[in-house]
Amino acid sequence: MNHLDPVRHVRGESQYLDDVPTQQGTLHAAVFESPLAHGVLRGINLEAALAAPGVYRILTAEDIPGVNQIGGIVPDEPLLAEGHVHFRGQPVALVLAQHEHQAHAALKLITVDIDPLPIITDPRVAAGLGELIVPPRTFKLGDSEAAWAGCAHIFEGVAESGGQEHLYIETQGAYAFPTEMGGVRIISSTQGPTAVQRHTAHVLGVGMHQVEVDVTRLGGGFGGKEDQATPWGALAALGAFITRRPVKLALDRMADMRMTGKRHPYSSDFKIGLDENLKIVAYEATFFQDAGAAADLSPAVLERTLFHATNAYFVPNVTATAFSCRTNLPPNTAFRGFGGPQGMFVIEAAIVKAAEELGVPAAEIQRRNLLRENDLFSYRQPAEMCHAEQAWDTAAELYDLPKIRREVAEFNKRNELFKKGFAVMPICFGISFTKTPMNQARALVHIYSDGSVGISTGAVEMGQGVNTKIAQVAARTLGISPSRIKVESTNTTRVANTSPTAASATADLNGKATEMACRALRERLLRHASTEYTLNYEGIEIKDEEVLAAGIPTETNWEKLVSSAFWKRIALTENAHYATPDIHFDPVTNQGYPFAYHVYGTALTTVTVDCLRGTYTVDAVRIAHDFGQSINPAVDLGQIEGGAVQGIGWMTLEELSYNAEGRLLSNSLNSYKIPDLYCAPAVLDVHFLDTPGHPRAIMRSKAVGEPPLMYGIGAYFALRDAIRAFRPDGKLPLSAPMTPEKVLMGLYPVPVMTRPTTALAS
Ligand code: MTE
Ligand code: LUZ
Ligand code: MOS
Repeated sequence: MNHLDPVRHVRGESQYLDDVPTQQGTLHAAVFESPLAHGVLRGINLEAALAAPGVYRILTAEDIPGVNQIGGIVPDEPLLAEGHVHFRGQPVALVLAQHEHQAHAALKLITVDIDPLPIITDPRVAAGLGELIVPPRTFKLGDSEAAWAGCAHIFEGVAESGGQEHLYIETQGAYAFPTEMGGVRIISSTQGPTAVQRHTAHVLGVGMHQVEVDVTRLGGGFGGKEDQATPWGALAALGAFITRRPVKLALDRMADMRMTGKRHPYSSDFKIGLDENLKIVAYEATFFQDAGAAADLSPAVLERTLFHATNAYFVPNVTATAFSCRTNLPPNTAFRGFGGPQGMFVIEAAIVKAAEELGVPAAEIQRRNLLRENDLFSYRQPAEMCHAEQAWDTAAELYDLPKIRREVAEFNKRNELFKKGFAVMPICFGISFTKTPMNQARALVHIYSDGSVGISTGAVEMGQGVNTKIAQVAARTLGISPSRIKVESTNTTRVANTSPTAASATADLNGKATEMACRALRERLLRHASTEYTLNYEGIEIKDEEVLAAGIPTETNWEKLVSSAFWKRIALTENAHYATPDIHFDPVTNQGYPFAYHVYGTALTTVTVDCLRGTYTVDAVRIAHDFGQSINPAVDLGQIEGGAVQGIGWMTLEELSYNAEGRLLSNSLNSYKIPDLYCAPAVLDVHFLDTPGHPRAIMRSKAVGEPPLMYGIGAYFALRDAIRAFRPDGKLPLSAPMTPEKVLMGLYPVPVMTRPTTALAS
């Protein structure tokens, strides 16, 4: 089955927030942002702006009828600044005007009185000052301290990875409408409709039942709208609630880049110990996460870093500690992989460092330490149905790893100014929200009397194809054509208390609920058909053998069956609830069985570096991936390709830069580069591993959204490999992204900037 949306997308027919027809009387909103990264907010001067053409009203924290708080995990984030400002771009006031341009013009007339306070932009500095969002966490297995004595080789180092701008094509926004009895209806570009609903209700001081949130689809989210769509929904709703007029708020690209959080940059220390046979005996890592100015999802992201600190390897003695550090940057947030990639980068860096020092290929160490069946993760869940070795060996054989290696070596022998590099990147990613209670979902399925079907779930379509998968699940379960099925918008009044569309688990959770609802409906229809030997209502005739012979309702008898059931007063609506079985996790002992299952895979990456210019190409990424029994290979392939390229962008081109004042310098697309068609690998092969899938995955089709991003880490180490082919004695910092500038500095013996953001800041 094709993805449901692309034809409409390319015709421009898909409806995004900005395509919703503007209602008469709509006010357009623009957000006044803090011009300073830290300080005491003494006053806001609105007179001039209020007198500007078209300005209807300007709202500040004082106008909030409920609670000025939108913090999720920690209540540390006001909707509108009050008392203090904590980052540049923090919302301070909301201008409501007749036209959008008038709202934006009025922003320039607002001034604020702020007594500046010291600005922190470095997580290690924050940790040194005790500026932590939550107490540090440690995951521990075995005894690394005692294990060092038994190691033949021990290496230590520092590894740093940068942030990443989500750059969803559709920027953040919301359109809110007043409803009768003092409620609001919000059309929101959010991955978490319930989060928008809950926080808006809190801000307005009303019950959640007074706030309806509706989402048709997003022009991309990538985690950036898991938590951070909330302020814009709540602000638009605040405007609508107070003025009783519709209020539309959409950020322009630069405002979105300035004001919203990104992937967390990390600075980490590692220590790795190996035995004579290159088996990893012990591993210690300390992670300093740059959380930005408020908690947002940082504690959960931090936790996932710890879950994935040993990637796809078995390490018998591991101690991983993580600090969530408060800086004066916009609060960082979920981004595809959710801290996992940051943790995995560090152990890969440790392995590469060990390999370089020992003069062995990194792949030797990697391969020897891959997870095997029933190996324990640090959190005590065993690796079950583990495909780490299968993925590696299949990739190595299928793509001829020895030949790739030979070709790289031969090329490097023949060429002075161009060098090739190569890296293997195995991945292992746990599927489930690590906060166990979030792993629940519901589906509401209506069969209409004409046999057409409407499905509502908590899943948000953001390009990943979840609606297509849900339609497939329903079609397969009911035994009808997907053309009869419509997956409705995601609406809080139809499906309540939803988890965000995140953690790659959306198709599993909402798909399972859909499957349960459809199965119940099918069974009811079958029972009806078998009890009524022959039905005859208004000329409809149906025989049960016809139905039962097919085993399931079929296309040919479906309409008759539904219609006859309706006339027999049989319920054609079903609501089902699914909660992932078996999972549990204790955040005090950091032990349990948090994941429904793990996803495995391996990527082989080759690159070519122009050693005169520092520029490079990613020549080939060849992947063997564990999809289980893919329900939709075309959609899943798209996820692998997009995820891998997004990961390559994070690891190579995409470089966020803040100055010492906490101002984002890389604030537009001419200073922040994401991979385009020219940067994408010329070869991107994906092999579907022959694996059984998992019973806790929807129809044994494993979650696919986030894991492929981590294949991009291979590009970083392949580039490092190429640089070392040019300059074997070079001491290269382990610092991502590997931009062409950094490649150039690595190629030639010049002082190397290990941390561009700090260097700029000082
Ligand atoms: N694919 C597209 N096209 N657009 C997106 O925004 N988000 C990613 C991934 N793939 C995203 C995407 C992220 S961060 C997640 S968590 C998953 O999709 C969420 O959807 P799923 O749970 O249905 O996989
Ligand atoms: N969001 C969340 C996530 O709240 N918990 C998670 O474990 C998670 N994992 C990946 C992406 N988003
Ligand atoms: Mo994805 S980071 O879970 O939205």
